[in-house]
Amino acid sequence: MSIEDKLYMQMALDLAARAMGRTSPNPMVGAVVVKDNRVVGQGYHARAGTPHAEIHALREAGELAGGATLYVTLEPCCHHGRTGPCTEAVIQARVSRVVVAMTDPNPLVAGQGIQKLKDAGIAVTSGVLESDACRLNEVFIKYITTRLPYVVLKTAMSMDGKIATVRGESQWITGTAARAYVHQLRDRYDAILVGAGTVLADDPALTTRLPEGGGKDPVRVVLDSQARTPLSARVINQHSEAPTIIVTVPGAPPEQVRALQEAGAQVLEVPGGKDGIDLAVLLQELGQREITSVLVEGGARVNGAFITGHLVDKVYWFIAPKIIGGTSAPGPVGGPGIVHLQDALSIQDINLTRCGEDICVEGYTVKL
Ligand code: AOF
Ligand code: ZN
Repeated sequence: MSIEDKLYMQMALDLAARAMGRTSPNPMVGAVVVKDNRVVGQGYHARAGTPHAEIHALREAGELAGGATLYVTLEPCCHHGRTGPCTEAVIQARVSRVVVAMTDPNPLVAGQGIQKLKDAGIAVTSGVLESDACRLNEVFIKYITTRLPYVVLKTAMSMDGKIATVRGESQWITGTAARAYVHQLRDRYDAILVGAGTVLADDPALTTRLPEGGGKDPVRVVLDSQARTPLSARVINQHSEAPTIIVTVPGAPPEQVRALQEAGAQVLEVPGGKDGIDLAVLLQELGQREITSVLVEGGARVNGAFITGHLVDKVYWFIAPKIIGGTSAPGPVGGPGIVHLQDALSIQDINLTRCGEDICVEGYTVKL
């Protein structure tokens, strides 16, 4: 793998990431056309239903694409979806070499795009900066292969592992930089999920407020088995471009359900599980609505249910340099917990970042 290949692929990955939070349910993809060591075309996929990255880059290159190398972060598609197959455009443009970072996990493509290019006599190199490409599209990889949303759990605790005082005061444990970062996460993921307890206690708006403005609001999902969310709650009456979904169980008070619907919320009835709502079924339902990722902003009970159900893929765990104390002050993960240490959930591929005074531990759950 040459230095040039890595350099141009890095450029394509940076282009792809420009559309972070904007391409769902499609992947982020970037492409660069290089001829005689010069970039003659570049582009990225801006949102679902619009042209793919390769098309933008090839259009910009025009005639110069003939005999050039195309760098693309995802294997070119060969199917007719919302747009036509990119392999045909690549072949027509007479590109002589294609370098891809990762094969497309979409079962409709899955290696067939690369095969089509090879069949047309184009040299193909794949696997350049593959792990970076996979990480960039970790949400897409899970969603397109399982139709389930990628679950990200975010929490903020003190150094002694508390998310509130003994009286329940929780605003704010972390500082402004960490709280601003959370808005970037809301901008990035499709949905945000909390329990009705959090709505009743804190009345969060769950919208995205970026310092520069222009963020995307996530779909707001409230676990509320008995439809207790008050009509005065911000999740109901604070304007958002995205809907609010109140998740109940069968038998929730019908007049409350109707009132929430009349106030503009969607009510999704999901079977009851061991402890409230069956979260595995809920995730399937959200996946069917093309919600590819969910940011769980918990409450101890909700976090506990997701952790116990082994439903979390990634965590953002903020730690504030404060000590709260109090035996009865809650920690981030409620529920019955575990008895044996060997059953603890392990987190791997840790990345530590400073966020103002706070620390953010980002990592991935180890699957059983
Ligand atoms: C993208 N952007 O730059 C590339 C994609 O519905 P369609 O027609 O847009 O096709 C979406 C599929 O195309 C997607 O799941 C992936 O497999 C493939 N490649 N998609 O949205 C792109 N290159
Ligand atoms: Zn395509």
